[in-house]
Amino acid sequence: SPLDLKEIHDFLISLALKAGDIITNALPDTGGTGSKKNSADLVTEYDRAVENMISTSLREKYPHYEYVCEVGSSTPEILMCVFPHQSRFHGEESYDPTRPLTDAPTFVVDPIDGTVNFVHSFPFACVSLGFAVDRVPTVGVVYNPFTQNLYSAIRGQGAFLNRQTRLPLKGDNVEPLSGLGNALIGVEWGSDRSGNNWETKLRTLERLGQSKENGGAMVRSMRSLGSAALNLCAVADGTLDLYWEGGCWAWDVCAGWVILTEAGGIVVDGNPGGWETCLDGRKYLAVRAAPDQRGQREIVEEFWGHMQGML
Ligand code: LIP
Repeated sequence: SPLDLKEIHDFLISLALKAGDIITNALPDTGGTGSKKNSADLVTEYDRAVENMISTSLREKYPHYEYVCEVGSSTPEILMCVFPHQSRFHGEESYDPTRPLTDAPTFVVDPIDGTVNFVHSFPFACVSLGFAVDRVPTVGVVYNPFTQNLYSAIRGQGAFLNRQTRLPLKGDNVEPLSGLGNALIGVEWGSDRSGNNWETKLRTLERLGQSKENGGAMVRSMRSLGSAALNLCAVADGTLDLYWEGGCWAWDVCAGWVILTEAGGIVVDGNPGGWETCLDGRKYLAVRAAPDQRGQREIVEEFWGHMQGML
C-alpha cells in the first residue's frame, strides 16, 4: 500500500511532543553523563529513553511491522525494524555501522540533537524525526521543547512553524543573497577535534571571518547553535543565511533537510563542487531561500572558494 505521508507526519509530531515532555522534565547533570568517542560526544539516559519511547511507539502504531532487534535499556544497541515494505529505523543511539542507510523507507531519528546543550541547560536542543524514502528526506519534524518551536514538512507540501506559519518567515519577500560579506552563518565545533576535518574547519573559519584586505570573506558573523537540526531550521526560517557542517550524521540532518528544502532552501555538499549531495554524506552546506536560484548558487560558489582544504 502507498505510504501515507500525512499520517506519518502527524504521528511524528505527536511523538515529538511526547519526547519534549521527557526532555523538559529531565535533570541532566554536566558531570554524570556518558561519553561516546570523547568528552564532547555525549549520551545521556534521556537520549536512550527518548529513542526507546519513539521506537516502541512506532511498533505500537504499526504492529504489523516485523521488528528483528530490540533496543537495550542501558546501552545503545541495535534496533532494526523491517517493515513489510522494507522500512527501517535508523536512530542515533541504536545505530549499527554494519547496517548503513538504504533506499528503503526509513525513520531517521535523533532523540536529542544538541546533547551538549541539553546537558548544560543551554536551551537549544531538539528531537529530530525524519523519514526518508530512496534516501530522499521526505517527512521532517524538529521540536525544541525549550522554545516550543515545532518545525515540520512533507516533501512537496511546504514547511511550517508550529503547524501554521509557512516558512520562510518572510514569505515571498525574502531578501536576495548579497554575498558572504552580509551573511550570518551557522557553523559547528563538532566532536572531532583533530585530523583533517578539524584542520579544514579551523582554517576555513579563519578565512571566512578575516577582513577583506587580508583575503578573507569578512562574514557578518558565525553562530554555533549546537544542533544540526536547529541550524537547518534556522536557515529554513531565514534567521541564518547559511549553515556549514562536516562530521555530523544522517539523523542530525534528515528532518531539517526536508524542512529547509520545502522552505525554498538548498542543501549541497560541504566540499567544493558537490551540487548533488546525499543524506549520509556527512558534510553539508545549506543556503536559505532567495528570490532566485542563481543567488543561491553564487553564494555556494563563493563559500567553496574560501574553503581551505576538503572536509
Ligand atoms: C550534534 C550535532 C552538532 C554537531 C555534533 C553532533 P548530538 O548532535 O547536532 O551540530 O556539531 O557533531 O553531531 O550528538 O547532540 O545529537
